[in-house]
Amino acid sequence: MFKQNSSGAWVPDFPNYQLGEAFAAGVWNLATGGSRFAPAMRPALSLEQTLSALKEVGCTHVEFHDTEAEPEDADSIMTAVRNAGMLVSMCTANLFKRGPEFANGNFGSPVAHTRAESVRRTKNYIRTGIEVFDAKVYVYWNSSNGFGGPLQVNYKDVYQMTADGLSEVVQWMLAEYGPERALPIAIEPKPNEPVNWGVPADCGEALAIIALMPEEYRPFVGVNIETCHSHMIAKRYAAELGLAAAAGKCFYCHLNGGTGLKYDEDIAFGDNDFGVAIESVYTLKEIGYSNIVGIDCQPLNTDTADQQSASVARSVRNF
Ligand code: GLT
Ligand code: MN
Repeated sequence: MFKQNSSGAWVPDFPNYQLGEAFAAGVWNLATGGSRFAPAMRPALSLEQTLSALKEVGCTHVEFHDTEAEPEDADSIMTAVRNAGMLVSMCTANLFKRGPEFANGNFGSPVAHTRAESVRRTKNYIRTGIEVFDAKVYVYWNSSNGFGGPLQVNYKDVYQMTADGLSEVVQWMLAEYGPERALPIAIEPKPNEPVNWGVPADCGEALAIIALMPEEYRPFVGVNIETCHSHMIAKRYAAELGLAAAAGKCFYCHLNGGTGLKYDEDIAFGDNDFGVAIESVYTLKEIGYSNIVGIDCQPLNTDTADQQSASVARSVRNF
């Protein structure tokens, strides 16, 4: 899904929506709740129920992990998506809840086998994204990539190896599909959680990692900046969008919110700080963002069974 611009450079050929016309949310955004400190609040929904709830609250598109939509089931899942009158915007390999070997990094892990497995799983789901889902973007969320404490990793290697893993994926993707069918890859940075120091931590670090890749692969990788992740590291979300756009790398966005310098609260976009929402939409407009708008929020702890999609609904409405 890339085309050549007038100077011959490969640029993503994203859908051309008006802002407010196309919204996506992850199937994980409707969830039972529950954590180390809270009971599960809601029954799990079937895929069909999830899709129809997302559609009802204004989503045109849906997002999947390879754990919720395994490659082997992708055909039947795609049938359900079509039956619901929806499309797939993004897909992403789950590199965080895969067992102990992924607890200490993925592309940048000090363990060679984990790095190789991360590359393999990523290629595998990009294949599904291209061949089955007709996805518009592939997201690499850093998740466990980074470090937990002092001197756990070689700080030079962790950045370079992350870039190398992405380069290996792009090299394979171009050989397999060519630039015209290649799926744009968007790095979603997060400063901490599940690791104490995530790599890349923010938009600037994600862009730095892209700059560490061989020049021929860089056009195929951009960023997916999420509101709450930016605020967790005291960045201004709209400014992070601006930085991504200045570099020509604002491939996707994940809108949500939080209530301060805390953890990844994933509350509805605009619920806590309507000013942030206004500035974010204004900035998306200003940078000419035309791809699908991703919403990545969770139900509130107290939401009941029939309120599973209420956070996504408010996000769309606030937008
Ligand atoms: C997880 C994370 C999100 C990412 C998702 C993609 S999973 O919910 O908090 O920000 O976008 O892996
Ligand atoms: Mn996200």
